[in-house]
Amino acid sequence: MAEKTVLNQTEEKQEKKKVLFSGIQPSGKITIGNYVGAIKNWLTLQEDYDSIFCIVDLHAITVAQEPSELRANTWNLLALYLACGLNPEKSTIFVQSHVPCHAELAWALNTVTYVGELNRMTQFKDKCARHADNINMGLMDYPVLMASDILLYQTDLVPVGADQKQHLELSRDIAQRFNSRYGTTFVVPEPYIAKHGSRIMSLQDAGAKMSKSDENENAFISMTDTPDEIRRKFKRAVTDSDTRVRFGDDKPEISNLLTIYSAFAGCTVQEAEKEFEGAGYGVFKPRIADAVIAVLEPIQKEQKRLLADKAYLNTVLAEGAEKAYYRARRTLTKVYKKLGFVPRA
Ligand code: ATP
Ligand code: LTN
Repeated sequence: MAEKTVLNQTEEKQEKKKVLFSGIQPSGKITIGNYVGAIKNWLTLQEDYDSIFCIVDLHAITVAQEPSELRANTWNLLALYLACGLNPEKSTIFVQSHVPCHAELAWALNTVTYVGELNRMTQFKDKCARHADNINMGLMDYPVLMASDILLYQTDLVPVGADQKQHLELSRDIAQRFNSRYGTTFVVPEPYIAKHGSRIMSLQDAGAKMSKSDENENAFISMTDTPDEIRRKFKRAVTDSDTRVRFGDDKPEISNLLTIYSAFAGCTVQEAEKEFEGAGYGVFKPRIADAVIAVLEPIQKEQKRLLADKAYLNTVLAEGAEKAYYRARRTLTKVYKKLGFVPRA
């Protein structure tokens, strides 16, 4: 009897928690930009939210992928999620293509999204420029699939990097438009974009976002880079000629390095500035490398261990897909009813 009461209380608490959803594409080497801008925030948020973390493989294929690489990247990303500390006991962790409702809802949402809206998306324009030989419909429809991911789970909060702000605004517009046309169906999600670290820049060009699809490997630090590679890349990172370690608009490269340092050393940017007062870049750069290596080494070790345990990874995915499917199907059924579809007998 007492046990049952405790269980009910736990369930109730779980039910009252706000819903959080986020995802990363298994489209290459995950960078420290993805870690600082997304995963690191998820770790703290998963304690307080009913969290759902997705590996968005349907999104990844909007850019040409080698199938064997996509498969390997998906396992690697799952192992990375877990190695970083995402907890499948607390959160739902799954692969997007395992829950067909994502593609199904996207189709319905397409009918309340205007071509003009999708044409204006900066990521679409950027990707068209970068992949001129493969401007496919999926690339244009990418933000609708993202809205579908979010709205399916009646999500309250979406933690992402700054580059995803425009996509989130569109998700909100789509939700509001559907709600006003068909009656309240979706929760309108809020973005969560951290004040610091939501836009880590390239180590070679502080005007460009650090991106896992950058052709220049020196531009990003991958979560699987070795200590030697990390040291070498920071050593080669572009800096200005004034050697003071100071944060400011006039020093975009050093500001970026200070942001990275503070995220990995666990201090504020101001504390980092103080720490390196009077020291030059020659002192600062190896110290950033040390701070990054100290965080990445244990994660890499755990990721490697997990990758050798496919049975466990499969269990995590099976349980995640089941939990996600149940919730997603509920929303989709509601949507189909609102649209006037005759239910299957
Ligand atoms: P690509 O550059 O290949 O399009 P990506 O590196 O942007 O991919 P995504 O899977 O699209 O990776 O992004 C996953 C998450 O990481 C998103 O929340 C995104 O906003 C965040 N993110 C990506 N790059 C950065 C960055 N440089 N700084 C901070 N956050 C980032
Ligand atoms: N478009 C996102 C990845 C993504 C996502 C989502 C993020 C797909 N679906 C839903 C948050 C919520 C990106 O980072 N490029």
